[in-house]
Amino acid sequence: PNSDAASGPPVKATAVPHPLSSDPADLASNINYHARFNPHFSPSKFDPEQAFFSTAESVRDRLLQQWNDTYFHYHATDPKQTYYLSMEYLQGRALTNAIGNLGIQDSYGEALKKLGHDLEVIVEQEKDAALGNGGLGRLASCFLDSMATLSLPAWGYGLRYKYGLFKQLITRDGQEEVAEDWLEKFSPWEIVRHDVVFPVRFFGHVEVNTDGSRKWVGGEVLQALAYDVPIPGYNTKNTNSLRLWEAKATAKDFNLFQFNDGQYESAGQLQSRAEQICAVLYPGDATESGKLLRLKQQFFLCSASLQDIILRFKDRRGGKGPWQWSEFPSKVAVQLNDTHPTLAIPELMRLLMDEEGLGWDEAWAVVTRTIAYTNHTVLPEALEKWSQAVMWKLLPRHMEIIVEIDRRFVEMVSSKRTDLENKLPSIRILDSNPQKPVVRMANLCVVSAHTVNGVAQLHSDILKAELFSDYVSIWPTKFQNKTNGITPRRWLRFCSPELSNIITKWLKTDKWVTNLDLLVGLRQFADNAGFQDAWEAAKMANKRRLAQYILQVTGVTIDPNSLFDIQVKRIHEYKRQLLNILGVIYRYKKLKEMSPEERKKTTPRTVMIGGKAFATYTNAKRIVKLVTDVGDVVNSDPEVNDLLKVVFVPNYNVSVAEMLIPGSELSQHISTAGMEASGTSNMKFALNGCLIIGTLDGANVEIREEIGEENFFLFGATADEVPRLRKERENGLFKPDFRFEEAKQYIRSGAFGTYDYNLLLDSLEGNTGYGRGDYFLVGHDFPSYMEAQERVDEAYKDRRRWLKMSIMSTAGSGKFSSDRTIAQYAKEIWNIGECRVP
Ligand code: GPQ
Repeated sequence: PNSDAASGPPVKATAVPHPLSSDPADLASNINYHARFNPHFSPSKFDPEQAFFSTAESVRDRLLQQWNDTYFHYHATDPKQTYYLSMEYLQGRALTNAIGNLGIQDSYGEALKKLGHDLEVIVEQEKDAALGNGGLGRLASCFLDSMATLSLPAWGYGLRYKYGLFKQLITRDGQEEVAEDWLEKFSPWEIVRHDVVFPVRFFGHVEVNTDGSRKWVGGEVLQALAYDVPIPGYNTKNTNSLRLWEAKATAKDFNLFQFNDGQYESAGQLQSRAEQICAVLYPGDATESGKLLRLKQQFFLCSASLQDIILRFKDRRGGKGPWQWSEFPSKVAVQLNDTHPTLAIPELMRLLMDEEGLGWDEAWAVVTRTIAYTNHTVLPEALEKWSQAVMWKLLPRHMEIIVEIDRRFVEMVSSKRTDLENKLPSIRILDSNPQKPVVRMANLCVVSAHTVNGVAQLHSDILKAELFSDYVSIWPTKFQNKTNGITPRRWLRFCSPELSNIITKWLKTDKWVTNLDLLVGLRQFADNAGFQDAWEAAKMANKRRLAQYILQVTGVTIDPNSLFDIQVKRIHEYKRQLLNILGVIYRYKKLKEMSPEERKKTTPRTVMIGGKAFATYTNAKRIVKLVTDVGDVVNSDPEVNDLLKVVFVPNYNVSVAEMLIPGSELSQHISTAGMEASGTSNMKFALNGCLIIGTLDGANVEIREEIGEENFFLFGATADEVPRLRKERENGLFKPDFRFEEAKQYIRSGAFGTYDYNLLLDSLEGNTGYGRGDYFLVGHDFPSYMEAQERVDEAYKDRRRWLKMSIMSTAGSGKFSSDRTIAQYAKEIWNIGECRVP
């Protein structure tokens, strides 16, 4: 690979001295230019879709200029830089964010008007980039935004999946998945770097040289090609990179002889194997071949990224050795987003030892000072374990290195920590259980990383007290907490301009957009009738917009005067959408039993539930089906119709969230305590003045602390009660609440159609077992959940009180800016500082 390429274009930054004009007339002509000369469409058309692509290309010109300036500034300054390695990024749409961050939203609005288009319509043309599954991927995207906004030298690395997260269709049978082709036309935001290419090897074997050094050879070699997505910061010139790798085979790998002989498949074998690597986000791992493909993806990301990072390190010190490798950790910080990129550890060891000639101790010192690891879950089934046999086959040299890391760890414990020797079977890296020998990736991360962090205070405490407690006694200072955050740009400033404008008007500054703590200033207006009225009007505008959207995608009419109650997140038993819908069913049954006079006193509600179920997660899909069935019955029942509507919002994604969250009044974050590491949508809802009904789980705990317990509808068991409650249940001591029994019975009676829900409901019965015996304590928490819902209904009847609570939620959300989170990572883990482009 060409080292200039890795370090950016060879032109000097000063080659483009004048910023591109942002005068609306100039922008209009620039958009026009792209419409006429971009080769993607016939020139005769200029419909909204063409207008979107031309506008995006015009914005990209401006991003590229800043991107180049940023690159050269970092290159000349040579600060310590962070590299965020993540298998997932949920970027969503980029246009509004780009022009908003660049501060040229109004100019583009005017420019498009001159061309006969409406910016609001144009932005809707863009497809979501959904290269992630949920919270972890969206967190990575919020972090990129904050890193750029804080002018930090920090880049993201990921994979350029052809098909990202599936599109969810809702049919009579429930959820159906179809591939979503986000690159169908093309993405105007990515810049392919044909000169940034690195080889990545799979399979093969290890050769021992005469001097005892080792080298990985043979197998198959694919090429990693870089695509850069510019990441602009808000109110700064700094524009960072998200570098996404695509897998390629070379022309040399194409067997022309075989092809001409009619053997088309075998002629292009390596080409098609390369295509498989980046074909889909999270290939199903039920089969051995699916598991192998996922492992290939992980290694592909790690190997390409580290080769790039090392080349840049060399490049910034003049491109000629010898290198001071001990300097590497003072120039490079690598953050692993969960264990998915764990192979960065043995791959960096391999590159340093086998390619650069370092000895073990020297290489280990570099690796352990460079790499840090974030844990995002304590659920045992989500802790990655790879078969040793598969690893030996795919990555023989890395397995040697992992075995040696494990051996040294065991040796250290046996010599220095004899008190922990009996714990070795669970804390060592290799689990050599003869039934199924595996490598435990979390253990490899904890042993190798200089810092390990959880993503909310409660979660970090649980990690230290339970999952990683033995390691804490070995390395007491290795463990930290970094409570998650969300970007206030996308999740308030841009998705709710109405509310943003009121905040800016009353605070008399828009500085809250980059200093979210300033929102506390709203507390002084929480009782102010004028402010409350303006607040209510903004929320109402958002609710109307949301009602329009719901009508459009589901055909269901909802009343903007009813309480908008929303639960949107991946469908999972621990997140307890089932608790929500059982509560709705009970409410429906009671409404039916009431007299018309009694009914009039109730609070009208619209319950919206949305989220994707993993394609092979049967119970999650049953829950989706149940919500749609309940919706069908309730929404066509004239007796209750102005008091209750139930909507399943299809295809929940970043753009849908940007519509739902601003229009929400109550949101549900009701996981079994101790199971949701943090949650991040809870922060988005609170920031948008939405009240939370929730358990003491994840970041809910901190949100409640910040906004005040009187503004939070709390219910349910606490994390430390959960083990005892499960035990009691196992011993047959659980006595279900009559309301819970009634709700389940109503489903079993066939009130919501003929689908057999017994298998789903059975998971709530019995005494023991994961997925049975009500492991998630829905039954236990049901009565306190219903009582919290009664408090919600009461509070909503008092308009002034509700508005005050809503304002207090926003006012107390300052802590949950990802700017705060990232500033803490920068200072307390990465040791990097601002490097602002002048
Ligand atoms: N999370 Cl391990 C994911 O979205 N995917 C994963 O694979 C893992 C965790 C979530 C986690 O469930 C949420 O509680 C967090 O808020 C989120 O990561 C970000 O930390």
